[in-house]
Parts: sequence; C-alpha cells; structure tokens
Amino acid sequence: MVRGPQGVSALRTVGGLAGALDDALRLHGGTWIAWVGQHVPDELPPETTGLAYPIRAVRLKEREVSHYYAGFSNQVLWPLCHMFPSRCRIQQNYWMAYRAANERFAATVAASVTRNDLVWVHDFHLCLVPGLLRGAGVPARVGVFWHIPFPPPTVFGILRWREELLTGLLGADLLAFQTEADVRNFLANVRQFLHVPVVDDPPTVRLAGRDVRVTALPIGIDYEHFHAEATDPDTRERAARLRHNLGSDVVLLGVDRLDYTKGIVERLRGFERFLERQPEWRRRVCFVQVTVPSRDRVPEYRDLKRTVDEAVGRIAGRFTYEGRSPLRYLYTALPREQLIAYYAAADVALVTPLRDGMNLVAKEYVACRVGTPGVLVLSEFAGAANDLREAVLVNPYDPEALRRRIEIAVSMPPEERARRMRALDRRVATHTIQWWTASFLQLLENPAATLAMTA
Ligand code: GDG
Repeated sequence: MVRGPQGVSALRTVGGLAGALDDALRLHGGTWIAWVGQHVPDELPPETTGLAYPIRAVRLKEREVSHYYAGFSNQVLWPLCHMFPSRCRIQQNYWMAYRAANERFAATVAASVTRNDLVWVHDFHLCLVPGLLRGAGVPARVGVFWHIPFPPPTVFGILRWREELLTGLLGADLLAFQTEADVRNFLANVRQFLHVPVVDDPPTVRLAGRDVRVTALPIGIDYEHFHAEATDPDTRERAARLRHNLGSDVVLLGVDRLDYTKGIVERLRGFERFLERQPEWRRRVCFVQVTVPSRDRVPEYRDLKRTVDEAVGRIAGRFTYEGRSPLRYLYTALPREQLIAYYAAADVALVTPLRDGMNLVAKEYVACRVGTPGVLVLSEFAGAANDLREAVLVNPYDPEALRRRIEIAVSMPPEERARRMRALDRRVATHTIQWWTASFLQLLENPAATLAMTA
C-alpha cells in the first residue's frame, strides 16, 4: 500500500504468492490480513484501495520487518527450503523477530474471526500462526498453503527451531504443498523430529484428539485470462512488433524475479555456450531475459544483480555483430499485457530454476502458446516439472545440458512442437487457479473430501 495525495492506493507486487492470494480473494471473497507498510490505517475498505476485498493491516516497525521478513523469512527459510543451506544466515535475533511478528499476525486474526470463518494462512512467513491460533482457542478452521519446496530432514533439521516450526504448522487442520515430494519431505520431518504417528494414505498426522490432513495441491493459473489475452488481436499485433524489433528468426524468453533460485546466471552461461558452439545460430536467435527487481534489502540479492549484469555485458560484448545483440536484458517489471505479448512472441521459453516450488511462468507460457506452438524448456527441479512432462526437461546445473536443450528447442520440427504443446495445454487448462482455490477451500471445510479434477 502507498499513501499519496489522493489517499492510500494498492500497488501490485510482482510474484507468484501475491498473485495467487489476490486471485483467491477475488474468486471467493474474504479479508486479507497483511503487513502493508507504515502509516496506513488499520482497516482499508475496497473503496480506498481499488481492490475487490478489504485489507486489515498488521503493524510492524521498520526494524521488525527487516529481521522478520528480510531476515528469518528471506535469509533463513527461503534458502533452506530451496536447498541452499550454505546461504542461510541463522541468527537468534531474526528468529525472535519472526516469532514476534507471527504473534502479531495471530493476534489480529484471532480478533477478526468467528466460528464459521475459514482462515487461510499463506506460506513460510507465518509458520507459527496456526499453532498460536489453536493455543488461543480460536474456533475457525485453519489451512496453510506452502508455496515453496519443503526440504528433507537432513536439510530442514539444521534449524535449531525445527520443532517449534513444525509444531506451529501442525496447529492447522489442513497443510497443502505444491508436490507429492514436498508432502513426503514434510511428513519425514514430522516423524523424525516430533515422533508423532503419521499415516501415508491419505497423508495425515495423528495428534492427540485430532488429525491434520496433508496434501499436494499444485497451484495453477488463470488459464482463460492468459489464453484469451494471448489470442487477442491487439496482443498479436504487439507480439509481431516485438519480433520485428528484435530482428531475429527465433526468439527465446526468460522471465523471473531476480533470485538465485531461478538459475539466471546458469541459464546465461548455457546460452553463451550455445552461441560459442553453434556459430550458425548467432545471427538467427535473440534471447530476451526479463528480470524483475526483488528483495533488494538483502545484500545477497544486490550481489546477484552485479553477477547477472556482468554475464549480460560479457555475452553482449562477445556476440554483438553489426550492432545486433543476440541477448536483450530487461531489468524491470513489465505491465501484464506486455508480458503476455512477450509470451506470445517467444518461440522458446527457458524456465530453468535451480529449485522452485512450482513456477507459474512455465504455465503462463503454455497458456499463451497452444495456437502457435512454442517450446518450453523446463528445469527438472521446478515443481511444475511433475505435471508438465512434455516439456524439454533439463538439469540447470549442467551448462552442456542447457546448451543441448536450447539446440533441441530451436530446431524442433513443427509437428513435435504442436504435439508437446497440446499435451501441456491440456494439463494447464485442467489444473487452473480456480481449481486450486476451490480445492483448497473444499479440503479445508471437509478434510475427508476427495478432489475433483476440475473446478
Ligand atoms: C512463488 C514460488 C510458485 C514475472 N515477471 C513479471 C510478472 N511476473 C509474474 C509472472 C508470475 C509471477 O510473477 C512469478 O511466479 P513464479 O511462480 O514464476 O515465481 P515466484 O514469484 O518465485 O513465486 C513459486 C509461486 O509462488 C506460486 O505458488 O510457483 O515456486 O517461488 O505470475 O507472470 N508480472 C508482470 N510483469 C513482469 O515483468 N506483470
């Protein structure tokens, strides 16, 4: 939220988490309880923000935000869950701030809900909230969705607060993860560190007096929106203009928040290797990498920006020929309609994170490309790879594998592109954001329910 001369207004954060919550609230109604910055009133009705639902603000001081959000959330849980334990900055003061912030969130929720409400707790920033709500005797049902990967006990276990975090999560009635592998990892942690009984089918944690249902629920996208936008004549025209301006036969695209988990540096190395080894493609391809600024409070993200800038400069310097570079780098958040025009313009999407809970960019690209089949090159380590098996899968840690997959993608015959894209499209069109939100709410209301395949 930002306060301007006209009052408070909402700025949309770019990223999978905020987008998913926004969609869920628009579809089903409710109140978003959130930290929304300083100097904002406690209650923000839709008329003041332009959003479709009210916001109830949780107040956190600047220092609390820096230790709780930039500290414990982004420099401990984020790297740990993405399997980068050596990037964790494990500090007691971060943990204290995390606990205090979770208490503030829980107190605001407790003051807001009644018996028939459903409380949807979102992500790794709020692990302790379900346990706090249960401890306070809050009568509503509580579900957690965990957007990022959940690591195995060998990795999660390095945290000295592992028992508190797991116990906090188990305050919920429902815990949903992106993939079956995340569910298995979570249950293995519960077995190993809490020594409570766990049932595998359906995955359930048996606590004294109650069960917690644990499930995989892969997040989807608003398929109809992306599909309709991508086929709209204005978008097609914009995409044609982009292609013309890029001036190449084949357009490759990468779209990510600036984050070390997204494998941007590794992807650039793979592309550089492709240009080195395949000189015949140098003047025929253009790789557009869109990178959205992210978490610039965290020093490591500032360092990453420098490393990416250097790689971009090196590749452009080595391979620009007669004023045309095979690499275009955009460090910005594009308006949604422009992003869709890029999806529509790209023959190949390079979605190669080192680790990702799901990755919505992969699904958005598919929804935009079924009419004019493109090729999705997808990391084996993205949650999306579980579902999107017809993509060209790649190990993003291996530059030679990246080079080879780029070569396969740019030379793929049209019939094979179309066959793969049709299969991918069916999967993305089935497990949409509407299916995901409805399934989550259905399971939260009735944990014994079985999921329908479509919303
Ligand atoms: C987290 C998890 C999980 C990107 N650039 C622009 C832009 N975007 C939008 C995309 C997409 C979203 O941001 C990115 O979502 P991802 O899933 O790719 O990645 P994270 O932000 O890391 O999301 C992830 C997700 O939560 C959901 O559960 O899939 O694993 O890490 O929607 O379209 N949007 C606009 N301009 C851009 O330049 N407007």
